[in-house]
Amino acid sequence: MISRKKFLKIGVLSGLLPLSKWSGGSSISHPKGRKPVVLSTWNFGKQANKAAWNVLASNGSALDAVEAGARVPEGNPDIRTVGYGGRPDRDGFVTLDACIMDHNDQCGSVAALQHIKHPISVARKVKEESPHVMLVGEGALDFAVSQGFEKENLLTEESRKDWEEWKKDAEYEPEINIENHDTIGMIALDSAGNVSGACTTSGTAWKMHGRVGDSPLIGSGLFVDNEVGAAAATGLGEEIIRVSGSHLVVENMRRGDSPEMACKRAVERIVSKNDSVEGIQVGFIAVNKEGAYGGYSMQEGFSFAVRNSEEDRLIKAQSWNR
Ligand code: SD4
Repeated sequence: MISRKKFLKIGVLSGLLPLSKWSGGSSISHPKGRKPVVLSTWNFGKQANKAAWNVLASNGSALDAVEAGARVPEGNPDIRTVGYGGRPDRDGFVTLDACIMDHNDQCGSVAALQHIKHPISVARKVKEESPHVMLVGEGALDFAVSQGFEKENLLTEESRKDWEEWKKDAEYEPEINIENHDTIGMIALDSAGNVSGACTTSGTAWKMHGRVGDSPLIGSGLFVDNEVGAAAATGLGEEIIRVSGSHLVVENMRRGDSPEMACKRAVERIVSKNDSVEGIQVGFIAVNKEGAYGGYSMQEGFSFAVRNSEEDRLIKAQSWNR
């Protein structure tokens, strides 16, 4: 039997697939842009956007806006996929990944960071107070403490109970699935016309200790190019990394795609590399320099929040597998 992957490849080469399914055709509109604007992934993005909007509306920078926005879910223990209260790895450790990038191509990142509630702010310090782009594990923690961040226990009682429950049947198998996720990726265009972005997560629940996903990787979980715009990703990091997802979205926009089309083509790239998309959820959001924005996901169910002077809403993204 022909595999789905081969079918897709053959279909594209021979023009078998309808354009509307494969490339998006002309069904995707090009929304008019407006600045400032902020976008973030998932339902909790609305709350995060509010904090970012406070910065943007007073002519603050996109960089300050995305840091302020990303800190909201990081500090909320009821959000079990980002920061404090995030679900642990299979050994019970809460390990956090985050990155931030500004309009001058400056970036900072931390991965597998423990005990610090706001990894996005540590990532910003890496950008601004170290000669490096990325710090991981113990080194990232030492750096955070040296910068005045407080060491805390991030494993809440709820997340500990979930972990105990998971251990009963899991036989210590690390899990990769499409349920235990919800990274915040946030991108903004400020009134001066500059773009910046942030991405922060506790990663996939019950992962192997030391596993790092796409979220702290510049180019995968986040990418910003002030000539073009910005993009962020959520979902199964292993798939996003394989295609340098957010960089791909920005490059698609550079070649003329609308933000939504750019995201769609990045999803299609992942589709083309898999025999089956079952169990893979990936979502992208993007904004361009004009303030036009969009998002697209592999599976149904991905929403992103947008806020500008006209709108403050949650948008259900179009998806490839509907
Ligand atoms: C990861 N991309 O660690 C993250 C998880 C995620 O929505 O985004 N979930 O792979």
